[in-house]
Amino acid sequence: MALREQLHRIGLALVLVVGTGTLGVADDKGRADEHGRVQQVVVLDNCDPATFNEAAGPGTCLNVTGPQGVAFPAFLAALPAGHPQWLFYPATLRIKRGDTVRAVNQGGEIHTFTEVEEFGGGFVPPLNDPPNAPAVLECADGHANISVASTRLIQGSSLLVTDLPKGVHRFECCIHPWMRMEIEVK
Ligand SMILES: [Cu+2]
Repeated sequence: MALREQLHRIGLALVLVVGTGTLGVADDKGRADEHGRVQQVVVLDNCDPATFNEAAGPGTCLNVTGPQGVAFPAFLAALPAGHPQWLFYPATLRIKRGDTVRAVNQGGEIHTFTEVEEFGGGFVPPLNDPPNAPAVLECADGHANISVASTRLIQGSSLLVTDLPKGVHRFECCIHPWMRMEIEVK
């Protein structure tokens, strides 16, 4: 996607959020005034706070999972394919032109919800498949890249994706690149 188009989309999202203050609140039929439906994507992980924060630093994992959490060694053992409890749900979504997608981070870690031309590596080389594979263009350079910085989801936060053109759009977490989904716009 062209940078200009991305900036345009980010600008639109900001205008809608700041300008109307209502977009994120759908009515009981799932409608948002004048902007179609709001469809939700849940961003999930199951990190175990004790082992993740010890290995990767305080605040890495803010989950309250208790004993069902995935311990850091088990997370590492699932690489390079990646642990299946780190995911976007649903994996595919069909929406209509004008609908808004809201991605909500209900996991314990920071994620990104980044549109990519093709799925591929993220900006944390050991988490790629194969390990150390190059990051895709949209994920390269991590938070220094506007397409990453503008799609970052800290714990408990959400992101609105508006104005998606017709066609199939791919979204990936630039930190955990096996977290992927497709949105088809009719
Ligand atoms: Cu992630």
